[in-house]
Amino acid sequence: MFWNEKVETLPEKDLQSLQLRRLKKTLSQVENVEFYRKKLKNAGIRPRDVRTLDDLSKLPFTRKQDLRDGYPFGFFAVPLRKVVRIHTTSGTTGKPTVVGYTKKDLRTWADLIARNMTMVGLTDRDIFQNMVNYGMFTGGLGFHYGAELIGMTVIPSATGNTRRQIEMIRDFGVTAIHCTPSYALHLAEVAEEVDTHLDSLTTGLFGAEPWSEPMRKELERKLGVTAYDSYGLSELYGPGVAFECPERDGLHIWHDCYLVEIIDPVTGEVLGEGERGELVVTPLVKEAMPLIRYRTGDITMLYEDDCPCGRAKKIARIMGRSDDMLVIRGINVFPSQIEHVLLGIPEVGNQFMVYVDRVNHLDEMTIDVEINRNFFSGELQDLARIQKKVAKELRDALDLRTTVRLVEPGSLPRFEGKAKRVIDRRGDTL
Ligand code: DLL
Repeated sequence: MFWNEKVETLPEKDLQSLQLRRLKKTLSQVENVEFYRKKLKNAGIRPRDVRTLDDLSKLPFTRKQDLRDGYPFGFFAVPLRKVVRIHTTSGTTGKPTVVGYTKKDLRTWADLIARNMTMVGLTDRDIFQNMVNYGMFTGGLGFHYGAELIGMTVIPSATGNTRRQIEMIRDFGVTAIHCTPSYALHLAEVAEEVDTHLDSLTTGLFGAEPWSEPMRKELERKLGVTAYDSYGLSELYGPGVAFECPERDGLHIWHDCYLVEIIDPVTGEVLGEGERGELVVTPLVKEAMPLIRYRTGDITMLYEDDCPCGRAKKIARIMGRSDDMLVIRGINVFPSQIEHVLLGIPEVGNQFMVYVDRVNHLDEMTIDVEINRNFFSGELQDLARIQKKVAKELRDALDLRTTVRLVEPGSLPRFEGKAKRVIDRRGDTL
């Protein structure tokens, strides 16, 4: 199913000429931003020097820190009276990153969301419960207006009060839900606790944080949905940048709106298809806040193969952020790898917390995971067996020795939005 079949399946040649036209326009827009005027001048590049798409690699990168330095409105390329909405992303430290939208930006964004939702088969007959934060986070209003554009019946339930969320799903006959995968897991748990079957559900749209293939299976089994991965970031409007099609093998990124590169995060060198690295995006249709070669920090790769659905090249599921990657005794570990291992072990639950410490100058990783009572005899011996099993499977997968602590079911924190599963305490002991 297509929202805009012509654009979604543009032949490569037409797509490239559209991209080049839009890139040139973007370059003329960024002339209104002092940061870019200076940056391009220092690099000795005049916008008219960009004649082909290959010239993109000559342009300088934009980093999240640059946007922070421009706080609040330093990256707006239009007068403030043309900006009709502002969102922010909460940084872990300091000021948030501010993003702005013109009326046209909001229309384009809703249109992209409509493409994604239509791609997975949702129509004006669906009832959609949007269980994410409706404030400064882009996930709430972003999905809301896309779903309304399609004509879906939208329930802006936002976050919190999980029992009430479950009641609404049941009473209103909700067919599609949107939330973070970690919240979906919590929803499933509470539905089990209150013994409610969410029979009307068919579709789950999950994103805003990394999640794994075993997590998809778990959510599909527990909620009775087909689960789709949804990727985006506030700097590129928000959700809607890339989304899975019914193949559910990689995400279609909308190449008419986003020019995609994958780079080596350390050297900045552009990598080829099939090579894993950091996603760098030049948005092509943003009006209020155009960006050049924005370093997302997200680790993925471009697929080499075409998709049977007829849409353009996909990116792989996001593995994690380059800045979420833990380096433990020289070995790179992403929290999503830990999730992957734990979900394959029935004796433990699917919530976990990772603690990293430095003990006698050595990195030590401790993983707390809940025991699953259905697979636990209650004997002390059995506890030791499970602990050994988890540690072994983690060692095989990560090539790393870890300490595993088994904790009571329900004792680890649950999350309404993005999960925070890693506490790195190495800085405290240095
Ligand atoms: O998380 C936008 C969004 C809302 C996407 C709802 C999907 C659904 P930010 O808060 O700016 O925006 O966070 C963006 O979240 O750079 C990734 O690191 C991470 N992220 C987003 N989607 C995924 C995903 C929204 N599907 C940051 N898989 C991004 C893995 C994701 N990571």
